[in-house]
Amino acid sequence: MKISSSEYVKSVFNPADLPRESLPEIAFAGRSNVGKSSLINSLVKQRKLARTSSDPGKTRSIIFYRINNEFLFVDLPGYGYARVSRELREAWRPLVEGYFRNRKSLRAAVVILDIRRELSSGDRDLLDWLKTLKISTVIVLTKVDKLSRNQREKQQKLIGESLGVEKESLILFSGLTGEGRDRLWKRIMGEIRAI
Ligand SMILES: Nc1nc2c(ncn2[C@@H]2O[C@H](COP(=O)(O)OP(=O)(O)OP(=O)(O)O)[C@@H](O)[C@H]2O)c(=O)[nH]1
Ligand SMILES: [Mg+2]
Repeated sequence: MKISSSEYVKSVFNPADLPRESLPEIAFAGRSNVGKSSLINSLVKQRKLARTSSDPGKTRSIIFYRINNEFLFVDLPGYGYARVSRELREAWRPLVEGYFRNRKSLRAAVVILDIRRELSSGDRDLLDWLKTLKISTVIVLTKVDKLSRNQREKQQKLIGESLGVEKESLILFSGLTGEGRDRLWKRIMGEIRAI
């Protein structure tokens, strides 16, 4: 995928401040610290477009980026990290729910899971909820650079089984090495161009 431009648009802390719908959108969701912002940076090949941190709870607002003047990437705050304040945890739901509900320009949600971990209740809630809202989802297993070939295969199979999907549909990804980037772009562009 050729990236001619990627730019920050807006940061939203309150559902009432969501930007007017314009270009098609792809949202990136997942547990806190799973690597959502890193994945966006890796896709657009910029190290610092989205802010990343080893400290969970870095992305606290919904952040919109405009890519190639053609579509928007939407970086969502993460869920499920016990150490973030209660206030932050409670702000997450109305903000993210407010976004997912009735967002007609949303083409798909990329749900990011850590390949090393079992599904959390937050992951399941999110996936169930996207299904109920009939939002198309692309599931990515990230941080694959941390596992050997054998371990990856094992985890991909396990996670596929617990999700009840074909393991081949899960995209293996690493924000560190760029592995899986082309495959993920293909899926994303397929969603953007699907009518
Ligand atoms: N080894 C490895 N580390 C990664 C990868 N992706 C992200 N990380 C690291 O994981 C940490 C969290 O990354 P972020 O991209 O900030 O995660 P996030 O999901 O946006 O986190 P929040 O905004 O807090 O919800 C950082 O220390 C990243 O460097 C990956 O593919 N491989
Ligand atoms: Mg983030």
